[in-house]
Amino acid sequence: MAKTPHAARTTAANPEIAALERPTPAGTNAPGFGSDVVAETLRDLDIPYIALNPGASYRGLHDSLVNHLGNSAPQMLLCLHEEAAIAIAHGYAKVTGRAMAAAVHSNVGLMHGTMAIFNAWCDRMPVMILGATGPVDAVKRRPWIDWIHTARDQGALIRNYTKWDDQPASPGAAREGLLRAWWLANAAPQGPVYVNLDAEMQEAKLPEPLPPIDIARFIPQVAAGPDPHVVAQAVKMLTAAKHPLILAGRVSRDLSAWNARVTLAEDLGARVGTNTKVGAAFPTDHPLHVSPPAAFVNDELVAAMKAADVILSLDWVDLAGTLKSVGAGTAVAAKIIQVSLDQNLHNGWSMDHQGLPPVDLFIAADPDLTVKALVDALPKETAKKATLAVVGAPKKARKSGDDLAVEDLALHLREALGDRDVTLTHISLSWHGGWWHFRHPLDYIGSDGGGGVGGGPGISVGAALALKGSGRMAVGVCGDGDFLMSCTAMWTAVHYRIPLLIVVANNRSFYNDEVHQERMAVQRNRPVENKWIGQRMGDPEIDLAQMARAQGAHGFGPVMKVEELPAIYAKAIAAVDAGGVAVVDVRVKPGYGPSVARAMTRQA
Ligand SMILES: Cc1ncc(C[n+]2csc(CCOP(=O)(O)OP(=O)(O)O)c2C)c(N)n1
Ligand SMILES: [Mg+2]
Repeated sequence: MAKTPHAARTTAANPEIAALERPTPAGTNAPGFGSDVVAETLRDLDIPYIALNPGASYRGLHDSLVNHLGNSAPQMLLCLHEEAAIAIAHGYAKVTGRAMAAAVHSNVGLMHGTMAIFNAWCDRMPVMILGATGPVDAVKRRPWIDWIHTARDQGALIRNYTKWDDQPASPGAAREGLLRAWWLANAAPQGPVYVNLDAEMQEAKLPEPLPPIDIARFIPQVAAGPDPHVVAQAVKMLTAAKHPLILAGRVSRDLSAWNARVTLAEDLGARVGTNTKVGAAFPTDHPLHVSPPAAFVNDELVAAMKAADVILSLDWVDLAGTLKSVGAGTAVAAKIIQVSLDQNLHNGWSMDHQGLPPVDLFIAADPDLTVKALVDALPKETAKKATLAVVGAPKKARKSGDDLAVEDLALHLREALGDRDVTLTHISLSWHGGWWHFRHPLDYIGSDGGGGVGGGPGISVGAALALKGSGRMAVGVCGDGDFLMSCTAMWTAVHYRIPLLIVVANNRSFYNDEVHQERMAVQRNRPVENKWIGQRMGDPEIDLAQMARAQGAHGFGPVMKVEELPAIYAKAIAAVDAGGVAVVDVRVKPGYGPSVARAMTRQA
């Protein structure tokens, strides 16, 4: 990392995006204002993009980004809603493992962004959020508007679901605050951070240039590898086990870490469970993989946990709840090894830390580094090989039918995409893991994290941004409720030439909650047929393809019959291959598979 002022960069913006929205050059341009220091620090941190919705509270920074830095490194990505701006940064981090920036207007903009921040927090994804406040010095406030857009402790709005926040009072403090924020966001366990920039600090003239610093010394690598003694204990337990089970949870998108996980499982002869809350962690068609990944614990995983004598959890989301799923009053007999750093983030407000799991050996370290250490420490002569049968290919799509289901949507989509590399950037609640195999860490990047509906479109755009030019097609499958809550993220993708395919599983309902109303009605012996009221989006049905077209995307559908899918998918994929954004409205019949419905309404 260079000394300030910054010269070299390593994370270049995509060249096609970099050519867009070029400002008229502002001429010779020494840093002259507080916000110039902020902008330069973002550049020094090698942040390629800043997704934003504008606001007067950060007009100083906005000017610095455009006229001091020339809207490059970082480059602005205009978003139509703050929730989308944060979600885009979240999706970008899910692919790259690194934070980009998002900027939101004083209090009201931040308020719009809160759900997306919560999603990123629960997903343990880094996002560098910049906000602003009207002048902290009341004498400097413009009448009315600066007063309503100034709050005493804006960070309090999101402090319970960010790793750190700051409100620096000078350019020097802002530089330090940004460095600390960046460092904390990207250090494991990762998470969103917030730096609130006082409007007066931004707009004030710099009395003198800040002394240059060597940035790299302020954002040091944090070693998060395991203690060799604990690794040795784990190796002892795992090699002695007859039926070891690995629960592969929050791990990185790194291919060598993926390969090490496969080696570990094969050497131990361990079964491996994965889930769709987080990104792909193990090849789902590997003979050792337990069952199609699901968001909720399924029967096969329960059986594998019952059969296991040692369970190695690689930062599995909700280990306690998962272990409890074997049945009320039944304890899992297996010894538990938990590998996690997540405890460092737990606070008293958010219960997203889940229940406290019973643990026999705790490894407070990064799961990827721990797997590599375990592989290295395994006695090679005891290496076992997988003996189970290879899991078959997902079933073939049926050719016709008027009762189009999410399964038809998924199987035809996979067939239409053929052998190309695809990243599933989002899946609908109705998704079944058996429809689609994951064979690479980027085949699937996990869910929204916080269960905040409306995250899917923005996360997909951010992931597609990170994948642009990689040869992988970004494909997001969203529920109609999810899509409708934040479909204006499509405009940002179109505008910045970010290729993306969105397929909407359109059951014209917030159907998840129909399942819950059905449950209530059955429990109370009341009419189940009323479950759709307050849930269904009909009369009029919403034309999603038209909503896509209105934003410059290619809109397809509504697709009403199974036999229409191949031709429409082919057109949509061709549009994305040509660099466009395509949205396919697939009208699916309402309904979830029985195991999903059962798991969703499962009692404690
Ligand atoms: C912001 C937010 N609002 C409400 C909910 C409650 N909720 C959970 S799932 C769901 C329905 C989502 O609808 P859709 O995306 O169409 O998926 P479907 O259930 O129809 O498969 C709702 C409203 C939520 N999780 N998040
Ligand atoms: Mg729906």
